Amino acid sequence: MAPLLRLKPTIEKTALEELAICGGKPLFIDPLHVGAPNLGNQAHFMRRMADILNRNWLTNGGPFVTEFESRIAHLTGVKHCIATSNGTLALELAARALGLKGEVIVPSFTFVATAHALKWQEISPVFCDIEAQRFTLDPKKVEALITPRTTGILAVHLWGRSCDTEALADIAEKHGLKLLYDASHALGCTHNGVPIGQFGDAEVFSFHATKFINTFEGGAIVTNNDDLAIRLRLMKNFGFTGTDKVNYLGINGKMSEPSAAMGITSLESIDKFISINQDNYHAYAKHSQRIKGLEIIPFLTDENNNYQYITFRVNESATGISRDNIVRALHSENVLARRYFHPGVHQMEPYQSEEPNIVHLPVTEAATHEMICLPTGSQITPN
Ligand code: T4K
Repeated sequence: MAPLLRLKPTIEKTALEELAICGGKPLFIDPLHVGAPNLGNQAHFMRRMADILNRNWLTNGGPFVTEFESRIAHLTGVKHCIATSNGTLALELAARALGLKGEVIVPSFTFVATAHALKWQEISPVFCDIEAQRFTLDPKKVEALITPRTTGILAVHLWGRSCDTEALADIAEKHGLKLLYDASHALGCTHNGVPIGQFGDAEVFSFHATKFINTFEGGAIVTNNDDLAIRLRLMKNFGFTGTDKVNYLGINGKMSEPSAAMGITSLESIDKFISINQDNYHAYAKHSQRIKGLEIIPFLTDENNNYQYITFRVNESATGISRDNIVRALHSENVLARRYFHPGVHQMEPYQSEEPNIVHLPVTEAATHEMICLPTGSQITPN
């Protein structure tokens, strides 16, 4: 295998080089992206594509969408799965169907879509800080942000690690708030042995190309609430209750048949993808141990994890090189590491200028400067 990390002469041998050339064995072949798609069995996918063309049924609740929905519902142990055209729209549909308005409490340490989905629905995201070890919404800080305008909490199971669902459920119940989870990173993960998907009023998944199970573009809302599921199904299909009959304000949020075919094909390989991710995670964990200042963010071994995001905290005073310089050096070697999530949504527009309620978020702000996400998935092997 070709040597992978040929660091520029201007950069001294560092922790980074150590990590890239683990014990003489390169971890990376180039070029490598965070978010490179996992592709399932291509022959199976092509066969499904032929089925779609032969059936002449391309979208609008076809058999592959129905099958994909029931597979996701089964995997997460929920009654209803509503597949959508992407995860952002799924968040918007869920927010509307739950009647969220006014203010909703969200983390800033997330992908921008979490907040944008609210803002696009003319709901003000109120940014709350995260827990330092868990990287998810800090329940101790949520309560202080509740006002008479607050209607809900939108929490994120960041990088597949669950939120403190018990504490958030207590707060939601105490204040009569809806509780929605952005579970875009957490398909196949559990919390106290319970599959993510079963918490709050509803949970939302993303099946974007960069997710370990993908439908090219796609998303889904899962819920055990029958009425909510009915509303969501109407909403994602223009509000049609029958041919030529519209009783509800709706939008086009449908997943297409080719997307569902990709999703089903991905799901056939879910165990393989997780096992590859897990092997990569263990290789990173093992080889980073001896690197001062580079701390891999662990997964709880008594939970199911999908291991799809391999994240490190960089302690610059110990590594001697900043997080941003590590990212630059990796990029120069075609290893496209990411600063997920930088700079924090509250420091992006329109929030920075428009949202009057932003408080200082010290844990979030530290994380946005320290965290680095490294490539994994089926395009990498540790040996
Ligand atoms: N909530 C959370 C917490 C999310 O993380 C996301 C999406 C959402 C909500 C919204 O769900 P969707 O509406 O997207 O279904 C990427 C993804 O576009 C985004 O879906 C994902 N989160 C986010 C974490 O990552 P960017 O801006 O980093 O995308 P981009 O184009 O820079 O691609 C990321 C990496 O993936 C690059 O290194 C290249 C690689 N890549 C990408 C694509 C599309 C490939 O190798 N092949 C590909 O086909 O947001």
